[in-house]
Amino acid sequence: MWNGFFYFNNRYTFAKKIFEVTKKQNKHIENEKQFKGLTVNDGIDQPSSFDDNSIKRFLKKKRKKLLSVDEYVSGILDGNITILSQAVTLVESAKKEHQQIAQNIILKCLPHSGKSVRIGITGVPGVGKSTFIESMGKYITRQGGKLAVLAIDPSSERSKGSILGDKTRMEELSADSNAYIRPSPSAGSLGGVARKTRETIILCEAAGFDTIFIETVGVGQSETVVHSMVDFFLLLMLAGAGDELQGIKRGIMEMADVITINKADGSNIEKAEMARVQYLNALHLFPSTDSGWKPKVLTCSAVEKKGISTIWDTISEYLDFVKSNGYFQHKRNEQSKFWMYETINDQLKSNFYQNKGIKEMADDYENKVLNEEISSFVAAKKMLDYYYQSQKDKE
Ligand SMILES: Nc1nc2c(ncn2[C@@H]2O[C@H](COP(=O)(O)OP(=O)(O)OP(=O)(O)O)[C@@H](O)[C@H]2O)c(=O)[nH]1
Ligand SMILES: [Mg+2]
Repeated sequence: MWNGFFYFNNRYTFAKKIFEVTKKQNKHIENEKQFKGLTVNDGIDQPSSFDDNSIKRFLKKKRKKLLSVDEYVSGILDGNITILSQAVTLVESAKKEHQQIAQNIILKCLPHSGKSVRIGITGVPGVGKSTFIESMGKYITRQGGKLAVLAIDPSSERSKGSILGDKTRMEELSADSNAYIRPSPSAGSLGGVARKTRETIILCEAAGFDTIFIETVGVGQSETVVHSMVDFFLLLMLAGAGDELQGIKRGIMEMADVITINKADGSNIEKAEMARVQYLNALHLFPSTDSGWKPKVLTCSAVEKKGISTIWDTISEYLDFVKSNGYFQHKRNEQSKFWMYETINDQLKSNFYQNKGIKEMADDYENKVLNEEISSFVAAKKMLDYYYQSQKDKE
Protein backbone atom coordinates (compact mmCIF):
# COMPACT_ATOMS: atom_id res chain seq x y z
CA MET A 1 0.00 0.00 0.00
CA TRP A 2 2.57 2.56 1.07
CA ASN A 3 4.68 1.90 -2.05
CA GLY A 4 1.79 2.94 -4.30
CA PHE A 5 1.53 6.18 -2.37
CA PHE A 6 4.95 7.30 -3.44
CA TYR A 7 4.17 6.21 -7.01
CA PHE A 8 2.06 9.32 -7.63
CA ASN A 9 3.86 12.72 -7.83
CA ASN A 10 1.47 14.54 -5.41
CA ARG A 11 -1.26 13.96 -2.90
CA TYR A 12 -4.05 15.62 -4.88
CA THR A 13 -3.67 13.40 -7.95
CA PHE A 14 -3.54 10.39 -5.61
CA ALA A 15 -6.75 11.40 -3.87
CA LYS A 16 -8.44 12.28 -7.17
CA LYS A 17 -7.40 8.90 -8.55
CA ILE A 18 -8.80 7.12 -5.49
CA PHE A 19 -12.02 9.07 -5.83
CA GLU A 20 -12.41 8.40 -9.54
CA VAL A 21 -11.58 4.75 -9.19
CA THR A 22 -13.88 4.16 -6.27
CA LYS A 23 -16.57 5.96 -8.20
CA LYS A 24 -16.06 3.53 -11.09
CA GLN A 25 -17.62 0.63 -9.26
CA ASN A 26 -15.12 -2.05 -8.35
CA LYS A 27 -12.31 -0.54 -10.42
CA HIS A 28 -10.74 -0.15 -7.00
CA ILE A 29 -7.12 1.01 -7.13
CA GLU A 30 -6.23 -1.84 -4.86
CA ASN A 31 -7.38 -4.25 -7.53
CA GLU A 32 -4.62 -2.91 -9.77
CA LYS A 33 -1.73 -5.27 -10.56
CA GLN A 34 0.83 -3.55 -8.31
CA PHE A 35 -1.27 -4.17 -5.16
CA LYS A 36 -0.93 -7.98 -4.99
CA GLY A 37 -2.95 -9.94 -2.38
CA LEU A 38 -5.60 -7.30 -1.87
CA THR A 39 -8.98 -7.72 -3.66
CA VAL A 40 -11.92 -5.40 -3.29
CA ASN A 41 -15.16 -7.18 -4.29
CA ASP A 42 -18.28 -5.65 -5.72
CA GLY A 43 -20.65 -4.03 -3.23
CA ILE A 44 -24.43 -4.64 -3.24
CA ASP A 45 -25.94 -3.25 -6.39
CA GLN A 46 -27.83 -0.06 -5.63
CA PRO A 47 -31.46 -0.40 -6.81
CA SER A 48 -31.52 1.99 -9.68
CA SER A 49 -35.25 2.71 -8.99
CA PHE A 50 -34.43 5.38 -6.33
CA ASP A 51 -34.94 8.19 -8.78
CA ASP A 52 -37.24 11.11 -8.12
CA ASN A 53 -40.25 9.61 -9.90
CA SER A 54 -40.21 6.39 -7.92
CA ILE A 55 -39.94 8.33 -4.64
CA LYS A 56 -42.90 10.49 -5.71
CA ARG A 57 -44.86 7.34 -6.66
CA PHE A 58 -44.01 5.82 -3.27
CA LEU A 59 -45.20 8.90 -1.34
CA LYS A 60 -48.37 9.16 -3.39
CA LYS A 61 -49.24 5.54 -2.62
CA LYS A 62 -48.46 6.23 1.07
CA ARG A 63 -50.69 9.36 1.29
CA LYS A 64 -54.15 8.07 2.26
CA LYS A 65 -56.98 9.25 0.12
CA LEU A 66 -59.09 11.78 2.02
CA LEU A 67 -62.74 10.81 2.44
CA SER A 68 -65.61 13.26 2.14
CA VAL A 69 -66.84 14.93 5.33
CA ASP A 70 -70.02 12.84 5.22
CA GLU A 71 -68.02 9.63 4.82
CA TYR A 72 -65.97 10.51 7.92
CA VAL A 73 -69.10 11.43 9.87
CA SER A 74 -71.04 8.29 8.97
CA GLY A 75 -67.97 6.15 9.70
CA ILE A 76 -67.59 7.79 13.12
CA LEU A 77 -71.30 7.44 13.94
CA ASP A 78 -70.97 3.74 13.01
CA GLY A 79 -68.20 3.46 15.59
CA ASN A 80 -65.60 2.67 12.92
CA ILE A 81 -62.28 3.07 14.80
CA THR A 82 -60.16 3.33 11.65
CA ILE A 83 -62.21 6.23 10.33
CA LEU A 84 -62.32 7.81 13.78
CA SER A 85 -58.51 7.62 13.92
CA GLN A 86 -58.19 9.21 10.48
CA ALA A 87 -60.53 12.00 11.53
CA VAL A 88 -58.52 12.57 14.73
CA THR A 89 -55.37 12.76 12.61
CA LEU A 90 -57.04 15.53 10.58
CA VAL A 91 -57.92 17.35 13.82
CA GLU A 92 -54.28 17.10 14.92
CA SER A 93 -52.91 18.15 11.52
CA ALA A 94 -51.52 21.67 11.14
CA LYS A 95 -52.46 21.71 7.43
CA LYS A 96 -55.18 24.30 6.61
CA GLU A 97 -56.87 21.84 4.21
CA HIS A 98 -57.09 19.20 6.93
CA GLN A 99 -58.21 21.75 9.53
CA GLN A 100 -61.07 22.78 7.25
CA ILE A 101 -62.29 19.19 6.83
CA ALA A 102 -61.81 18.51 10.54
CA GLN A 103 -63.92 21.52 11.57
CA ASN A 104 -66.75 20.36 9.28
CA ILE A 105 -66.59 16.84 10.72
CA ILE A 106 -66.69 18.23 14.28
CA LEU A 107 -69.63 20.46 13.42
CA LYS A 108 -71.61 17.47 12.11
CA CYS A 109 -70.61 15.26 15.06
CA LEU A 110 -71.44 17.87 17.73
CA PRO A 111 -75.16 16.97 17.94
CA HIS A 112 -74.12 13.35 18.65
CA SER A 113 -71.64 14.29 21.40
CA GLY A 114 -71.76 15.14 25.10
CA LYS A 115 -73.15 11.81 26.39
CA SER A 116 -69.92 10.42 27.84
CA VAL A 117 -68.33 10.81 31.25
CA ARG A 118 -65.01 12.64 30.93
CA ILE A 119 -62.47 11.68 33.57
CA GLY A 120 -59.09 13.37 34.04
CA ILE A 121 -56.29 11.25 35.56
CA THR A 122 -53.18 12.98 36.79
CA GLY A 123 -50.18 12.38 39.03
CA VAL A 124 -46.41 12.67 38.95
CA PRO A 125 -44.40 10.62 36.44
CA GLY A 126 -44.25 6.95 37.47
CA VAL A 127 -47.11 7.17 39.97
CA GLY A 128 -48.95 4.51 37.91
CA LYS A 129 -51.44 6.47 35.75
CA SER A 130 -51.12 4.23 32.68
CA THR A 131 -51.19 1.02 34.74
CA PHE A 132 -54.24 2.34 36.55
CA ILE A 133 -55.95 3.20 33.24
CA GLU A 134 -55.24 -0.35 32.06
CA SER A 135 -56.87 -1.88 35.19
CA MET A 136 -59.81 0.54 35.43
CA GLY A 137 -60.26 0.40 31.65
CA LYS A 138 -60.55 -3.38 31.62
CA TYR A 139 -62.97 -3.17 34.54
CA ILE A 140 -65.18 -0.77 32.52
CA THR A 141 -65.08 -2.70 29.23
CA ARG A 142 -65.79 -5.97 31.05
CA GLN A 143 -69.02 -4.32 32.14
CA GLY A 144 -69.87 -3.49 28.54
CA GLY A 145 -68.59 0.07 28.60
CA LYS A 146 -66.79 1.65 25.65
CA LEU A 147 -63.65 3.55 26.70
CA ALA A 148 -61.52 6.11 24.88
CA VAL A 149 -58.13 6.99 26.40
CA LEU A 150 -56.61 10.33 25.38
CA ALA A 151 -53.52 12.03 26.72
CA ILE A 152 -52.17 15.53 27.12
CA ASP A 153 -48.43 15.47 27.37
CA PRO A 154 -46.87 18.90 27.82
CA SER A 155 -43.51 17.43 26.80
CA SER A 156 -44.88 15.99 23.55
CA GLU A 157 -43.94 19.21 21.76
CA ARG A 158 -40.30 18.62 22.77
CA SER A 159 -40.31 14.86 22.67
CA LYS A 160 -42.45 14.66 19.50
CA GLY A 161 -43.89 11.57 20.99
CA SER A 162 -45.88 10.97 24.02
CA ILE A 163 -44.98 8.88 26.98
CA LEU A 164 -48.54 9.32 28.07
CA GLY A 165 -51.30 7.12 26.80
CA ASP A 166 -48.44 4.79 26.08
CA LYS A 167 -49.75 1.48 24.81
CA THR A 168 -46.83 -0.44 26.30
CA ARG A 169 -48.45 -0.12 29.73
CA MET A 170 -51.92 -0.81 28.37
CA GLU A 171 -51.37 -4.07 26.52
CA GLU A 172 -54.74 -5.67 27.31
CA LEU A 173 -56.66 -2.43 26.76
CA SER A 174 -54.98 -1.69 23.42
CA ALA A 175 -56.10 -5.14 22.22
CA ASP A 176 -59.65 -4.53 23.47
CA SER A 177 -62.17 -3.71 20.71
CA ASN A 178 -64.21 -1.66 23.20
CA ALA A 179 -61.27 0.62 23.90
CA TYR A 180 -59.56 3.27 21.82
CA ILE A 181 -56.17 4.66 22.95
CA ARG A 182 -54.74 7.81 21.38
CA PRO A 183 -51.38 9.22 22.60
CA SER A 184 -50.99 12.97 23.06
CA PRO A 185 -51.02 15.14 20.02
CA SER A 186 -47.76 17.09 19.65
CA ALA A 187 -48.88 20.50 18.73
CA GLY A 188 -46.92 23.72 19.34
CA SER A 189 -48.54 24.96 22.51
CA LEU A 190 -50.25 23.36 25.48
CA GLY A 191 -53.29 25.39 24.44
CA GLY A 192 -53.05 23.81 20.98
CA VAL A 193 -52.77 20.29 22.41
CA ALA A 194 -55.71 21.00 24.69
CA ARG A 195 -57.96 22.31 21.91
CA LYS A 196 -57.21 19.29 19.77
CA THR A 197 -57.92 16.95 22.67
CA ARG A 198 -61.19 18.73 23.35
CA GLU A 199 -62.19 18.31 19.70
CA THR A 200 -61.13 14.67 19.80
CA ILE A 201 -63.45 14.16 22.79
CA ILE A 202 -66.40 15.26 20.61
CA LEU A 203 -65.47 12.75 17.88
CA CYS A 204 -64.99 9.92 20.39
CA GLU A 205 -68.39 10.65 21.95
CA ALA A 206 -70.04 10.69 18.51
CA ALA A 207 -68.38 7.31 17.89
CA GLY A 208 -70.21 5.91 20.91
CA PHE A 209 -67.52 5.93 23.62
CA ASP A 210 -69.39 6.40 26.92
CA THR A 211 -66.30 6.94 29.10
CA ILE A 212 -63.29 9.10 28.20
CA PHE A 213 -60.06 9.08 30.21
CA ILE A 214 -57.55 11.91 29.76
CA GLU A 215 -54.10 11.14 31.19
CA THR A 216 -51.77 14.00 31.99
CA VAL A 217 -48.62 14.47 34.04
CA GLY A 218 -49.20 16.26 37.36
CA VAL A 219 -46.29 18.69 37.31
CA GLY A 220 -47.26 21.79 35.45
CA GLN A 221 -50.10 23.60 33.73
CA SER A 222 -51.57 20.65 31.96
CA GLU A 223 -53.70 19.62 34.96
CA THR A 224 -55.54 22.92 34.92
CA VAL A 225 -56.11 22.47 31.21
CA VAL A 226 -57.41 18.92 31.70
CA HIS A 227 -59.52 19.98 34.67
CA SER A 228 -61.24 22.48 32.37
CA MET A 229 -62.40 19.76 29.99
CA VAL A 230 -63.44 16.89 32.30
CA ASP A 231 -66.39 16.10 34.61
CA PHE A 232 -64.33 14.25 37.21
CA PHE A 233 -60.70 14.75 38.24
CA LEU A 234 -58.74 11.86 39.76
CA LEU A 235 -55.37 12.54 41.39
CA LEU A 236 -53.06 9.55 41.85
CA MET A 237 -50.52 9.80 44.67
CA LEU A 238 -47.87 7.63 46.25
CA ALA A 239 -47.53 6.75 49.94
CA GLY A 240 -44.62 8.22 51.92
CA ALA A 241 -43.37 10.37 49.08
CA GLY A 242 -44.51 13.63 50.73
CA ASP A 243 -46.19 16.53 48.88
CA GLU A 244 -42.94 18.36 48.25
CA LEU A 245 -41.34 15.28 46.73
CA GLN A 246 -44.29 14.66 44.51
CA GLY A 247 -44.32 18.34 43.66
CA ILE A 248 -48.02 18.33 43.99
CA LYS A 249 -49.13 21.91 44.43
CA ARG A 250 -52.01 22.69 46.72
CA GLY A 251 -54.01 23.84 43.68
CA ILE A 252 -54.08 20.35 42.17
CA MET A 253 -55.29 18.73 45.38
CA GLU A 254 -58.10 21.30 45.49
CA MET A 255 -59.14 20.33 41.94
CA ALA A 256 -59.30 16.61 42.77
CA ASP A 257 -62.69 14.96 43.24
CA VAL A 258 -60.95 11.81 44.48
CA ILE A 259 -57.34 11.33 45.60
CA THR A 260 -56.13 7.75 45.30
CA ILE A 261 -52.95 6.42 46.90
CA ASN A 262 -51.68 3.90 44.34
CA LYS A 263 -49.18 1.03 44.80
CA ALA A 264 -50.96 -0.06 48.00
CA ASP A 265 -49.52 -3.53 47.73
CA GLY A 266 -46.77 -5.70 49.18
CA SER A 267 -44.90 -3.96 52.00
CA ASN A 268 -46.52 -0.67 51.07
CA ILE A 269 -50.08 -1.41 52.24
CA GLU A 270 -49.77 0.12 55.71
CA LYS A 271 -47.93 3.21 54.49
CA ALA A 272 -50.63 3.69 51.86
CA GLU A 273 -53.34 3.58 54.49
CA MET A 274 -51.46 6.12 56.66
CA ALA A 275 -51.02 8.41 53.68
CA ARG A 276 -54.74 8.07 52.96
CA VAL A 277 -55.60 9.38 56.43
CA GLN A 278 -53.01 12.17 56.16
CA TYR A 279 -54.47 13.44 52.89
CA LEU A 280 -58.00 13.15 54.17
CA ASN A 281 -57.03 15.37 57.12
CA ALA A 282 -55.31 17.80 54.77
CA LEU A 283 -58.44 17.99 52.60
CA HIS A 284 -60.51 19.03 55.63
CA LEU A 285 -58.44 22.23 55.72
CA PHE A 286 -59.49 23.18 52.20
CA PRO A 287 -62.57 25.32 51.50
CA SER A 288 -65.68 23.38 50.39
CA THR A 289 -65.96 22.68 46.67
CA ASP A 290 -68.31 24.51 44.24
CA SER A 291 -70.18 21.28 43.57
CA GLY A 292 -70.78 20.64 47.27
CA TRP A 293 -69.04 17.25 46.84
CA LYS A 294 -66.67 16.22 49.66
CA PRO A 295 -63.55 14.82 47.91
CA LYS A 296 -62.63 11.30 49.00
CA VAL A 297 -59.24 9.70 49.55
CA LEU A 298 -58.92 6.03 48.59
CA THR A 299 -56.12 3.49 48.10
CA CYS A 300 -55.58 1.01 45.27
CA SER A 301 -53.07 -1.24 43.62
CA ALA A 302 -53.25 -0.75 39.87
CA VAL A 303 -50.92 -3.72 39.35
CA GLU A 304 -52.92 -6.10 41.57
CA LYS A 305 -56.19 -4.54 40.38
CA LYS A 306 -57.23 -3.93 44.00
CA GLY A 307 -59.57 -1.07 44.95
CA ILE A 308 -60.54 -0.47 41.31
CA SER A 309 -64.26 -1.21 41.72
CA THR A 310 -64.44 1.04 44.81
CA ILE A 311 -63.01 3.93 42.81
CA TRP A 312 -65.48 3.31 39.95
CA ASP A 313 -68.38 3.20 42.45
CA THR A 314 -67.16 6.49 43.94
CA ILE A 315 -67.06 8.07 40.47
CA SER A 316 -70.67 6.89 39.88
CA GLU A 317 -71.67 8.27 43.30
CA TYR A 318 -70.11 11.65 42.39
CA LEU A 319 -71.90 11.73 39.02
CA ASP A 320 -75.27 10.97 40.63
CA PHE A 321 -74.60 13.72 43.17
CA VAL A 322 -73.63 16.45 40.67
CA LYS A 323 -76.28 15.44 38.12
CA SER A 324 -78.95 15.69 40.81
CA ASN A 325 -77.83 19.12 42.08
CA GLY A 326 -77.33 20.50 38.56
CA TYR A 327 -73.62 21.08 39.00
CA PHE A 328 -72.76 18.58 36.22
CA GLN A 329 -74.49 20.65 33.52
CA HIS A 330 -73.36 23.93 35.09
CA LYS A 331 -69.73 22.83 34.84
CA ARG A 332 -70.17 21.63 31.25
CA ASN A 333 -71.67 25.01 30.32
CA GLU A 334 -68.83 26.88 31.99
CA GLN A 335 -66.33 24.67 30.15
CA SER A 336 -67.98 25.31 26.78
CA LYS A 337 -67.79 29.08 27.37
CA PHE A 338 -64.19 28.75 28.56
CA TRP A 339 -63.20 26.84 25.42
CA MET A 340 -65.01 29.33 23.19
CA TYR A 341 -62.80 32.14 24.51
CA GLU A 342 -59.71 29.91 24.61
CA THR A 343 -60.18 29.09 20.94
CA ILE A 344 -60.65 32.79 20.11
CA ASN A 345 -57.52 33.73 22.06
CA ASP A 346 -55.59 30.94 20.36
CA GLN A 347 -56.73 31.94 16.90
CA LEU A 348 -56.14 35.68 17.47
CA LYS A 349 -52.65 35.01 18.78
CA SER A 350 -51.66 32.69 15.94
CA ASN A 351 -53.23 35.12 13.42
CA PHE A 352 -51.21 37.98 14.85
CA TYR A 353 -47.90 36.11 14.84
CA GLN A 354 -48.58 34.61 11.41
CA ASN A 355 -49.06 38.11 9.95
CA LYS A 356 -46.28 38.70 7.35
CA GLY A 357 -45.63 42.31 8.38
CA ILE A 358 -45.51 41.44 12.08
CA LYS A 359 -43.06 38.62 11.40
CA GLU A 360 -40.80 41.07 9.54
CA MET A 361 -40.89 43.83 12.15
CA ALA A 362 -40.75 41.73 15.34
CA ASP A 363 -36.94 41.38 15.47
CA ASP A 364 -36.46 45.07 14.83
CA TYR A 365 -38.77 46.08 17.67
CA GLU A 366 -37.18 43.52 19.97
CA ASN A 367 -33.80 45.18 19.34
CA LYS A 368 -35.22 48.65 19.88
CA VAL A 369 -36.67 47.51 23.21
CA LEU A 370 -33.43 45.79 24.21
CA ASN A 371 -31.46 48.93 23.30
CA GLU A 372 -33.98 50.91 25.33
CA GLU A 373 -34.75 53.07 22.33
CA ILE A 374 -38.46 52.55 23.06
CA SER A 375 -40.41 50.87 25.87
CA SER A 376 -41.95 47.39 25.55
CA PHE A 377 -45.42 48.92 25.69
CA VAL A 378 -44.73 51.43 22.91
CA ALA A 379 -43.26 48.63 20.79
CA ALA A 380 -46.31 46.47 21.46
CA LYS A 381 -48.65 49.34 20.64
CA LYS A 382 -46.88 50.05 17.36
CA MET A 383 -47.08 46.42 16.30
CA LEU A 384 -50.74 46.19 17.31
CA ASP A 385 -51.55 49.40 15.45
CA TYR A 386 -49.85 47.95 12.37
CA TYR A 387 -51.78 44.69 12.77
CA TYR A 388 -55.20 46.40 13.13
CA GLN A 389 -54.44 48.58 10.11
CA SER A 390 -53.45 45.54 8.05
CA GLN A 391 -56.74 43.88 9.02
CA LYS A 392 -58.64 47.05 8.03
CA ASP A 393 -56.84 47.16 4.68
CA LYS A 394 -58.00 43.63 4.03
CA GLU A 395 -61.66 44.65 4.44
N1 LIG B 1 -46.11 -2.03 43.07
C1 LIG B 1 -46.83 -1.37 42.18
N2 LIG B 1 -46.22 -0.84 41.09
C2 LIG B 1 -47.00 -0.17 40.24
C3 LIG B 1 -48.39 0.02 40.43
N3 LIG B 1 -48.87 0.77 39.41
C4 LIG B 1 -47.82 1.02 38.59
N4 LIG B 1 -46.70 0.46 39.08
C5 LIG B 1 -45.36 0.51 38.48
O1 LIG B 1 -44.92 1.87 38.43
C6 LIG B 1 -44.16 2.11 37.24
C7 LIG B 1 -44.77 3.31 36.48
O2 LIG B 1 -46.07 2.96 36.05
P1 LIG B 1 -46.83 3.80 34.89
O3 LIG B 1 -48.20 3.27 34.82
O4 LIG B 1 -46.05 3.83 33.65
O5 LIG B 1 -46.78 5.25 35.51
P2 LIG B 1 -47.26 6.62 34.83
O6 LIG B 1 -47.80 7.48 35.90
O7 LIG B 1 -48.18 6.33 33.67
O8 LIG B 1 -45.91 7.22 34.29
P3 LIG B 1 -45.73 8.37 33.17
O9 LIG B 1 -46.66 8.07 32.03
O10 LIG B 1 -44.32 8.22 32.81
O11 LIG B 1 -46.03 9.68 33.81
C8 LIG B 1 -44.18 0.83 36.45
O12 LIG B 1 -43.05 0.12 36.70
C9 LIG B 1 -45.40 0.08 37.01
O13 LIG B 1 -45.29 -1.30 36.89
C10 LIG B 1 -48.99 -0.56 41.60
O14 LIG B 1 -50.18 -0.48 41.87
N5 LIG B 1 -48.16 -1.24 42.45
MG1 LIG C 1 -48.14 6.88 31.60
